[in-house]
Amino acid sequence: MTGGRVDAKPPTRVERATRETRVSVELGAARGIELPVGMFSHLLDACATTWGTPVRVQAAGDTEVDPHHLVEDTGLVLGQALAARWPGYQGVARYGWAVVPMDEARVEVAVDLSGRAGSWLAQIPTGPINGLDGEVLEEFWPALARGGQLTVHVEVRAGRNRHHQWEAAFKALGLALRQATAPRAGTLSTKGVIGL
Ligand SMILES: [Mn+2]
Repeated sequence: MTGGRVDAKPPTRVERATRETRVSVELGAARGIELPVGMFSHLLDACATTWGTPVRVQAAGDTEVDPHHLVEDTGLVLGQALAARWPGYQGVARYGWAVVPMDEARVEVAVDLSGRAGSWLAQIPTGPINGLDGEVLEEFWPALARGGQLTVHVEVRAGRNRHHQWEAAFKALGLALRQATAPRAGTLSTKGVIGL
């Protein structure tokens, strides 16, 4: 995917600080992932690449305990940034989906900017990649859904290599968000409003 998506909106920045983590996500300005978990940085960068919207993530926290808090809170704040940049998810396509292959792996992600939090994951790998457990990466998705009040499905359909599988998932998320956040006149809803 070449180039970032340019729109007229000013950058959207959301910050969150707790005793466990400090996370800042900015959409629509510069691109860069700065956090101390190499594989997770790599995955977020893969997502930003296919999304096209400039994504900047700066995050730090108690990774000496477990990267769990950092991964979860980054998902949460990324979701909050989505909801802040497209309030009420009005004027966007709302739905997005992608199936991404990466060598032997193939992963499907579907997103609905629904105003309701929900995440469903199927066949995801739970084993470690360079010390980062899949069960930690699993926490990213419900947190994203909660922060963004959105629905996300992830299904790993094929593959053996966990690096390939997770990277395909994050690339598919980027492509799905690229579609879902594309401008559209009005609100795509049978009831006329997105939310509960
Ligand atoms: Mn890779």
